[in-house]
Amino acid sequence: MNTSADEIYMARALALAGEARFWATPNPHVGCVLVHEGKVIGEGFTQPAGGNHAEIEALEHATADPSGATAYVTLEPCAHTGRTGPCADALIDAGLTRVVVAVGDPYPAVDGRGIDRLRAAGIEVSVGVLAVQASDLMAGFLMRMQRGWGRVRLKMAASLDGRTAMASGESQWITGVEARSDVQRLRAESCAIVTGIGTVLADDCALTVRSESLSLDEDARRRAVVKPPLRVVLDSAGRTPGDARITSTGAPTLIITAPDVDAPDYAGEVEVASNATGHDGRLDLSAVLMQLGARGINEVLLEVGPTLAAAFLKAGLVDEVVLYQAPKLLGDTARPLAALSIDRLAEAVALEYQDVTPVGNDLRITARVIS
Ligand code: AOF
Ligand code: ZN
Repeated sequence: MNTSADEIYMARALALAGEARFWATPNPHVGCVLVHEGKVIGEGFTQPAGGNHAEIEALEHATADPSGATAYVTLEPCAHTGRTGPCADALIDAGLTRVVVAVGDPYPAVDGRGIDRLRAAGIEVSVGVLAVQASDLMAGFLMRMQRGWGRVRLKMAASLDGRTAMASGESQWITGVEARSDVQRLRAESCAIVTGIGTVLADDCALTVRSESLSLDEDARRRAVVKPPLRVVLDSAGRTPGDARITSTGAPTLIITAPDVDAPDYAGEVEVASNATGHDGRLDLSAVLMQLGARGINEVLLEVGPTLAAAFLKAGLVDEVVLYQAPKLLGDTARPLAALSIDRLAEAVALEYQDVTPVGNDLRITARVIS
């Protein structure tokens, strides 16, 4: 199939949207390109919450009068006044004559009103250009709008024979330095990193983003640390030590306990909240995800030990697995998902490979859960 001009400009808008993925949260990351007579005259992407939306950035950076131009936007322009004014009005006021949108915005205050408003002003609107790619890029935000919580990714590391020498954690990695740096990127792209009290007690992990380990260009590296992901500890009994590294300053931390649990006082940016537990006294994982969704968390990264990993998988709460596979054979050591305890093939968690990329000497395998 031929790539149309619309697809070429939308692909550019998607690339710009990607630039905002580290810091737009809780907003979706959106990109916008203004094209006039076959020339790009403005580009922009979403700024941190409270700052400009993508369309306003593109208009403010326009190098020529945008009247008569076409705007390519990866998400329907907003029609509401939130932290900023409505982008649909700004596009109308700037005299644009055509707006090409990849996907509609399901946010209740928008939800078609942006497109309606543009059309009512006589602007030609085309919807659906590179919609699949845009939906994929904004999957976390779209999922949160649809079901109340964002995309859930489970990070794992294993040997070629599917073994792991340790529970989890960053200190005892079996993969190489490039894979570790890739995990830093994954963290920076996430809105929350969830771990369990077992991992905190065993590894004393900090779960921060170290900008110097990110293999990104200077600008992206700067954006990647503007909004450090929320560190979340699932700690039903409130056992996180007062001096645990995960409570250190530099990034916010949320400790989730069972109801009526006394937790110690913490020095850093730490909040303790409770949530419901099941009959086994363990936190209700779907309630936890809803709790994070209510806080505007679009992208959840699970960096958990084998018990919690299996629990999230068994509850059908994992959308994607990101497995770093090291070219090592470990033989008879721990199986990372032993706690899945599956007896029959029919009970297996079925996945679909999305991507396999060499990262240093390791492989990064991304697979979507389909059952
Ligand atoms: C756009 N362009 O670049 C983005 C949009 O509270 P506010 O004002 O920041 O608005 C938040 C909502 O705006 C957000 O939930 C989503 O529906 C939309 N995001 N809209 O026109 C953008 N990031
Ligand atoms: Zn807007």
